[in-house]
Amino acid sequence: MSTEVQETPLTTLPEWQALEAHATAMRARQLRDLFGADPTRGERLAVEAAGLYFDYSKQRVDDETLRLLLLLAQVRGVAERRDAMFRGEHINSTEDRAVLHVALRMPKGSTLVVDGTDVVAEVHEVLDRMTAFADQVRSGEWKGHGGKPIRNVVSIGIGGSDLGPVMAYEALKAFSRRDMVFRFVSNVDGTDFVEATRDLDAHETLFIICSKTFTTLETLTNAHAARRWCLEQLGQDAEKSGAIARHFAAVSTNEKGVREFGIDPERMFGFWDWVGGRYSMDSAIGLSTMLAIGPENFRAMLDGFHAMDEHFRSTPFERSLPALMGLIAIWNNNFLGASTVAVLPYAEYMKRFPAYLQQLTMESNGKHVTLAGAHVDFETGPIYWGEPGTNGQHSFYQLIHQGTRLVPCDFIGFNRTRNPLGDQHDLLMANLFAQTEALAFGKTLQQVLAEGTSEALAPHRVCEGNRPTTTILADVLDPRTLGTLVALYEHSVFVQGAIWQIDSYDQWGVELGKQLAKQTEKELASREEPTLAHDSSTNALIRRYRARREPRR
Ligand code: G6Q
Repeated sequence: MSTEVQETPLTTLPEWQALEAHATAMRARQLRDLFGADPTRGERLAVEAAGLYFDYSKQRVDDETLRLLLLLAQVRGVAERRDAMFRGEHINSTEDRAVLHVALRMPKGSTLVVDGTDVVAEVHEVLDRMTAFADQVRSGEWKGHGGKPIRNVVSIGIGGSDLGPVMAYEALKAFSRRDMVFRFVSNVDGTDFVEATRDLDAHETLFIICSKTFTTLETLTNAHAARRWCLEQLGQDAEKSGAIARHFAAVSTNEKGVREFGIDPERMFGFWDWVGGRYSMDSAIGLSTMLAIGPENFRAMLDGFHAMDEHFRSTPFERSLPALMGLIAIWNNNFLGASTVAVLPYAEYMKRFPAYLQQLTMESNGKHVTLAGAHVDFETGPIYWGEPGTNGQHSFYQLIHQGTRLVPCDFIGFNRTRNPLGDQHDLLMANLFAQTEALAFGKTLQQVLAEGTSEALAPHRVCEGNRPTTTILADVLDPRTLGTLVALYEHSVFVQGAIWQIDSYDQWGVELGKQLAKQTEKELASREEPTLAHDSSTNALIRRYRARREPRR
C-alpha cells in the first residue's frame, strides 16, 4: 500500500471533536442571523474558478466552521493523498491500482510516468484513434454493409460504461449531430434493446460495445442481441463476409474478450485499469459522445475537466471549489445529520446529471470500513438524488421546505441559455434564486400573521428556513463547462473519501448481487424443478415466477 493508512479513529481526533462541539452551537444558529451579522457574507463566502461561481454562503457555516473543517483536512492528509493520486500512486489499495482519471485530460505533450509508462502519451494515442474514427463516421466516409453511411449510433454498456455517455449526450445535445440518432442500451431487460432499435435500419447502424472488463452479463447479452439483430437484417452470411465488422466497435481493456466476440481490434479503443468505470466518461468510453459532438468539442470537454483538475491540484483548500464542496458535504452529513444531498440543475439538458452523480458519489463513498479495514463509527457517503428545476419544485421540494429532514441542496444554473424563448430563461433563473432564498430564510410566523393569515392557518404556512444550499453558476452549458462540473464532483467525492479514509475507488458491494444472480439464473433456466436452497422468501418468489412466466418453447 503506497499511501500511509492512518490508524487513529476519525471520531477520536481532537479536530473531529472540536467540530462536534461547534456543531452543537451552530445547530441553533439561523442563516437569517448569519446574513444579518455580516452584510458581505453573500460575496465573501463565494469562490470562482475554471468558469464556475460557487456560492456557499447559504450553507450553515461560519468562519469557525471553515477553520475547523480545513484543520480536519490537514490532519487527515487530504492534500498529501491528492498529490499521491496525481502522482499515480496506488491509492485504490483494495484493488492495488492507481486512480488516474486526471491523466485522461492532461494536455498533449505533458507526461506522467506511472509504473514505467508515460500514461499521457497512451491517452493521446487512443484519443487520436478515436478522432480518426469519429471523423470517418461523421463525414460518411465510413460505410456500413451495403455502402450506406452510418446514421445511427447505439452505445451498449451499463453502470460506469453507460451513465456518463448518456448524461453527456443529453447535456450536450445542442452540440450534437442532429442528423444522426444516438441511443443507449444498458438494461438486460430486452425492452431496452428492442425499443432502442425498433425503428433503425441495421445498414446505417453502428453499435459501440462499452465494457471495461468485457465480461459484464448485461452488456454481453445485449451485444449478442445486437449481433443477431444485425444478421437478421444484413443477411446471415454477413458475419463470414466480414460485413458485420462494419457495424461494431468496442471500448474495453480486454482485447482478448473483444476479439473472441468478433470485433476487429482495429475498431477497439482501449483504456486502462487505472480508470474506474464511474470515472471513465472522458476516456474511450466517451466514444459515443465524441461521435455526437465531434472531436473538437470532446477535447473542449477534456480541457474543462483539466482546468478543474489544475485548480484542485494547486489551490489552497480555503479557495478550492472541490475541497469546499467536499468539506461542506462532510459538515452536513457528519455534524448536522443530513443523510442526503439533492442536486437540482436548472437546465433541462442536465436531466441525467443527478443519475450520473448517484453512481459517482454513492458507488465511490458508500463504504462501511476504512482503508485499514476497521468498521466506521460515523456516516459515510450521503444519498445523492435530484431532478431538474423547476419540475422538482412542483413535487418533492415541499419536503425540503417544510419537512422534518434536513436536505442540503446543490442548485446549478447558467447565465445564458442555448434556447432563448421569450423571457423563459429569466423565469427559470428567477425560480432558482427564489428557491435558495426561500430555503435559507423561510417565512416566520410573524410574517405570515402580518399578511393577514388566520391564527389557525398560520402554522401551516410558516417556512422555518435555515435549509442549506450551495449555488453553482456558470455562463453557459457547453462541453468545457460540463467537464469542469463533473471534475468538481469527482474531486469533492475524493475529499470526502480522504477525510473518512475509505477506498472511494473500489465497489465490492456490487459483486455480491452479480454472484447470486448467476446461481439464480441457472435455477430459472432449468427444465427440471430445481432444488432451491435460498431463504424461504427467495425460494417462494422463484417458484411463483417459474410457475407463471411465459411457457418455455
Ligand atoms: C463503476 C462500476 C460499474 C461498472 C459496470 C460496467 O465504477 O465498476 O458500474 O462500470 O459494472 O462494467 P464494465 O465496463 O466492465 O462492463
